[in-house]
Parts: sequence; structure tokens; C-alpha cells
Amino acid sequence: MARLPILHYPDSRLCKVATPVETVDNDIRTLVNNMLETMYAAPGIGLAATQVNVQKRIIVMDVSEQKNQPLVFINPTLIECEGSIESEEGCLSVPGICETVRRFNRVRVTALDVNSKSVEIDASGLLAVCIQHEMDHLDGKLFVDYLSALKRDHIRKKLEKQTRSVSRIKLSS
Ligand code: K1U
Ligand code: ZN
Repeated sequence: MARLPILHYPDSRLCKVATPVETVDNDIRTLVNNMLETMYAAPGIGLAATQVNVQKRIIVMDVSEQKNQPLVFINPTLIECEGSIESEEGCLSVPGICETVRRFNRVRVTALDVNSKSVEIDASGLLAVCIQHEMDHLDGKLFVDYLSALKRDHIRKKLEKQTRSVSRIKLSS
């Protein structure tokens, strides 16, 4: 297994729309394992393939306390959504930023698992929020896109400054 580099906002590759996986083969299973390792190491509760610069419709998540209940959704589709919930979200591609976002509170999702078997799950609360956040990544959307242009611009400038100072440190060492 390997840890993959995570793209940071405002990298334009985060805006790309991912394409469906045609065949769930060993290459896809290796990518899924690497995504899980990357998510657990970050640490995070979810990760979309877009964030590791792979434009395929794959998301991984684990919202359990013990971090022992990985979920893998390939070609996920939302088939029912209801209610609304406002919660604080973070994003591994927008490090150090946490903002309140409104989402559906319950969702029903269909997807393929790593054995190419169809799965259907009902989710609510944090898992429902996480599924929507990760599926947004596959459509090139970030949680900052739900914020005002002013707030988004402030976050973009802050992260660009951070990236510049990290590059300067790397250059001088
Ligand atoms: O997609 C991502 O960037 C992962 C993101 C998922 C997410 C978090 C919160 C609400 C919706 C979606 C994260 O995992 S950010 C890190 C995080 O939430 C966390 C980290 C350590 C422990 C617990 C949570
Ligand atoms: Zn994210």
C-alpha cells in the first residue's frame, strides 16, 4: 500500500469532473487500498479519487470511532435525499479551514463495491454529510463553493500564502 499526495485548493485539478469506472479490476482495487491508507494517515473520514489526482468516480470513507469500518463506493449515485442538516466541515484539500455547510440529512446511495457488486445504503447525519462532500469532489466541487465569494477568496489567499511559504522553506533546506 502507498500514501498518495493530496491536491490542495486552489489547484485547478480539483475542479475536474470524474468519469465512471468501467471495470472494477485489480488496478482499481490497488487505488482503493492506497486511498484508504492515505485517508487514515491524513487523518480524515473520507477521500475522493479527485483529491489524489485520479479522475475516476471512487470515494472511500470511515466515520467509525475505531476507524475499522471502511466504506468504498465506486460510481456512487444519490437516489433519495431528504431533510437538511447544518454542520461544520473540513477538507483534506483545504487544510486548516472549517466552515458550516447545509446538506441533506438523509441520503440513499447506490454504488459498486470492490467486487463490482451493487450495494445500496441509507445514511444519515455525519455519514450522509460525508457522502455528499465526497460525491461533490467527483463533480469538481468543494465545500468552499457553498460559501460567499468573499469568504472563498479569503480562504484561497490564505492557502496560496501557506503554499508559498512551504515552497520557500523547501527551497532553503
Ligand atoms: O474529503 C475530504 O477532504 C475529507 C474530509 C471529509 C469530511 C469532513 C467533515 C465533514 C464532511 C466531510 C475530512 O475527513 S476532513 C478531516 C476530518 O473531518 C477529521 C479528521 C480527524 C478526525 C476526525 C475528523
Ligand atoms: Zn474534501
